Amino acid sequence: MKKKIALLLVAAMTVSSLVACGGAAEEEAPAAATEEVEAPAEEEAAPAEEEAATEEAAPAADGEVVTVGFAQVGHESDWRAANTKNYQDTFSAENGYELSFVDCDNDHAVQIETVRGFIEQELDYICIAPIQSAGWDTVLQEAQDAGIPVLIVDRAVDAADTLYTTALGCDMIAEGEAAGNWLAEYLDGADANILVIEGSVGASATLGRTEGFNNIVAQNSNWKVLDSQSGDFTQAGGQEVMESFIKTYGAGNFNVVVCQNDNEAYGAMDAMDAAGITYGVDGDVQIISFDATHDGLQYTLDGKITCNVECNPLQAGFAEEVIKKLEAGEEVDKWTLVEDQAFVAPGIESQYAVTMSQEVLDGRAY
Ligand code: GYE
Repeated sequence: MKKKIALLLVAAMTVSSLVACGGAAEEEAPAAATEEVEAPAEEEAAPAEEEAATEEAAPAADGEVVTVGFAQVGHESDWRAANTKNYQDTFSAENGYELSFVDCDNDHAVQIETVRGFIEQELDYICIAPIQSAGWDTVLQEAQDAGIPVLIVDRAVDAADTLYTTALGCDMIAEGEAAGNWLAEYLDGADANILVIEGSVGASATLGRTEGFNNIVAQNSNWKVLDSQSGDFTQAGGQEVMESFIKTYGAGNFNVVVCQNDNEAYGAMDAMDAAGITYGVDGDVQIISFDATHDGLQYTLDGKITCNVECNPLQAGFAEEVIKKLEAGEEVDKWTLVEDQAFVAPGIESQYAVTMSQEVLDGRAY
């Protein structure tokens, strides 16, 4: 039944919905947030009552179980754990779903085969958090031929957007630029010798954060990126790369370390502790991190991570919203942006970031 709906469905091509996020509260109210900026005429003509009708057509209410496959990246980080839990909580049996969850352990080939398995099982919907952005055309075409709507979630794919139903996630280039803009403001003309611990090779989160940060590096002639290596988004990877950076460049020769997620930052801090290198607002090295998970923000509040750029893992509500619309035969946006913000250590004022406080930390559920 759902497949027919999917085949008939014409996704709205251009209008992006802008979804404010940044905490648990937004997870609970994706629909309301989406309405803020979505194609106004339609939304205005469809107030409370029609929303309610959509709710009634929702999976749990019509008594029919909706089957959803989720090909998840793996379990590399705290961000990922929060994202997985969020999908499992949202697409629960209680809510009318049967979720086939597969942890693809950061292996692209496994992820492709997982999606093929979902197609074979004729699941109603397929969510993919792509490990890497390249190499998706064939299997996406197979899903389309089978009439199964595909949601590309969290990370992006290179494939043409006609090959999937919708995509949602954070703007990784904007995150990288936010980090760079904050650094320029903070350094106020001072030199920067920068080491970058990248995320997993070929992931859109890595490519985007690198590109965005490099856009700002290019504007600052006294900044130098000494090196940029993958730490695979893991704590162990972050530590290993930082140890090798310390060996190669030596203490005192770098003053900024950019870690493309919080777990890598923990590893980098361990490596600098072992080498007697001081970091943080009172130290010799400023650490920039991404994700802004609870522990990452604790380090930011403690002044150890100077700037932490958020990426909200609580995205399942947005995916469910899309699925509910598809179930109701409605059009969906091609792209939903999950917004994020940056945080800086206490004592720093920034036009690009929120100054950390205990209150902000207490509001962070993941
Ligand atoms: O930053 C990292 C995770 O794709 C945005 O993947 C996500 C990234 C996140 O492993 O912690």
